[in-house]
Amino acid sequence: MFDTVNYSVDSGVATIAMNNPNTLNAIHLGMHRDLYAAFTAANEDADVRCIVLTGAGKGFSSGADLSSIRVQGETDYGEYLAQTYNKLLRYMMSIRKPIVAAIHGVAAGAGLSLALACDFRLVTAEAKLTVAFIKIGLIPDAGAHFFLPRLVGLSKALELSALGTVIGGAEAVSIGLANKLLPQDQMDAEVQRFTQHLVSMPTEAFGQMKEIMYKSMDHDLNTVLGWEEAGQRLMGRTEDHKEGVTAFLEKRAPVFKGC
Ligand code: T3D
Repeated sequence: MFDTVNYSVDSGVATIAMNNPNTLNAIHLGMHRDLYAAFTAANEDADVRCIVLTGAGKGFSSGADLSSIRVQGETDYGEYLAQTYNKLLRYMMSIRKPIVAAIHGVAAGAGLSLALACDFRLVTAEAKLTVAFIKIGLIPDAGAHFFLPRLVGLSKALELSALGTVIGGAEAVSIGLANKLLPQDQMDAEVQRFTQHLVSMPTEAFGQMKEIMYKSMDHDLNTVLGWEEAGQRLMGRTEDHKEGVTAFLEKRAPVFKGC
């Protein structure tokens, strides 16, 4: 379906796997196009209620493809970012379905940034996460300045970004960068268990809370209370709300349809 990402849908979960394994899934222009198209396909497919972003082979992603950067040239990184990473990031943030990063190897530079923009991060102990940019004289991009301090706090975010330290999966979980540590040999089964749980939940409510929670980070309490009033008004009219209450009263497990 796409040249540089593998795309599949199974049991309500769309899996998008960056596929440039010889470079640990370094991201080039073609992959940007395919990632955007794959996220669009997953977002527009009504049967999809959860999206997984991962990498083929040994890594998640090593970030921007350094072999395509012309160090003597006139590359305008600002313009490149606007057309590629930032377009993708904005689109990912607009998706009202949970997005899970499954990280089993290297997540570096903008590869890590993409993982930070996902709603959840599942890692193995063998994962190697590094902000990396400073090692080639750049600042973090693709939203890392926004997400990293919000996840790990300002002090740790500056440390990881300024030193380019490589951390493993266990440390990533301990500092709040990742949600869950998974055994490498059970990665697929555990990702499936996690994503099936998300698929079984009220997807409409997830989308509403995702929007409000991210926006709440730079707004005051009164504003957020107003969004909660409006959001809960909508949720109160959903099929899943009716099903949740009915199932509770009938003392059975709810079957949510995501609407
Ligand atoms: O606008 C713009 O595009 C600028 C924006 C930039 C955003 C960014 O993402 S900047 C950060 C870019 N990424 C990096 O600086 C990371 C570079 N890679 C590394 O530091 C290391 O490869 C890792 C720490 C990620 C992993 O180390 P290790 O020892 O596990 O693997 P390796 O042997 O270094 O890499 C394996 C192969 O992948 C190797 O190729 P080879 O020798 O087997 O032919 C290596 O050259 C290649 N590779 C790794 N990262 C990249 C890459 N090739 C192209 N681009 C890469 N980013």
